[in-house]
Amino acid sequence: MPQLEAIAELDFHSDVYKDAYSRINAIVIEGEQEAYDNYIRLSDLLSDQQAELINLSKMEKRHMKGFQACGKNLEVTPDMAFAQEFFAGLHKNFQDAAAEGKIVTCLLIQSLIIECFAIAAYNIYIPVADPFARKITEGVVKDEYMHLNFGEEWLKANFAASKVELEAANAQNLPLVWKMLNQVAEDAAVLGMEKDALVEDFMIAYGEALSNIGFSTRDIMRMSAYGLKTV
Ligand code: PL3
Ligand code: FE2
Ligand code: FE2
Repeated sequence: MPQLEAIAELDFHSDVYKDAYSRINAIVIEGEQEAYDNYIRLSDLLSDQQAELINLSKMEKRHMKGFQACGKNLEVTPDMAFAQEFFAGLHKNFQDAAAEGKIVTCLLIQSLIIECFAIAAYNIYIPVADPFARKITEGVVKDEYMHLNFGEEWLKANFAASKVELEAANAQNLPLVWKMLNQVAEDAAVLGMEKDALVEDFMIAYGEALSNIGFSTRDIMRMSAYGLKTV
C-alpha cells in the first residue's frame, strides 16, 4: 500500500516537499492559465458557442487563482519558467492548429488531453494533499469533468467529419503526454502521487472520452496507448 505509506511520511513543510511543489504547483498554475487562453481562442473559432466557452474560460481563471493560493499557503514560489517549458509542445501544437482553423485538433488537445491529464492528476492528488489544497482541488476537479464533457459532446455531434483529424491529432499529441508524465513523475512521487496511478487514471478518462465520442474499443486501445511504448 504505497499510497498509505506515502501519506504517513508526507511533511508539507519539508524542503524536499516544497522543492517538488514549486514545480508541480507551477505546472498546474500554467496549465490552468493555458486552458483559460485556449477556451478564449476556441470561443472565437466556435462563435455559436461563444458564451459557453467564455464561461469555461472563467472557470479556468478561478482554478489558476486557487492553485496560486495553494502555493502561497505552503510558502512556495512556483517555478513558472519550468512550467512554460513543460507545456511548450502542447502549446505550440494548439497555436498552430488554431491558426489553421483546426477546431477538432484544438478540442482534442484542450478538452480531451489536457482535461483528462488534469482529472487524473487532481484525483490522485486529493487524498495526499494538504487540507487547504485538498479543498481547492476537490472543487476544481468537478469543473474539469464539465470541460471534458464539452469536448466530448461537440466531437460526438461531429464524429464522422472529425474522425480522421482526431486520429492525426491523437498521434501528434499523445506522445507529448507520456513525455510530460515522465518529466513530472519524480516530483509527483515526492507529493505521494505514483506514476503508474497517473498513467492508469489518464488512460481510463481518455479511453472513456473516446468511447463517448464514438470510437470503437479497437480504436480506443490503439489510440490511447499511442507513443506509450517509446517513453
Ligand atoms: C485544465 O483545466 C487544467 C490543466 C492542468 C494540467 C495539469 C497537469 C498536471 C500534471 C502534474 C501532476 C500533479 C498534480 C498535482 C496537483 C496540485
Ligand atoms: Fe481547470
Ligand atoms: Fe479545465
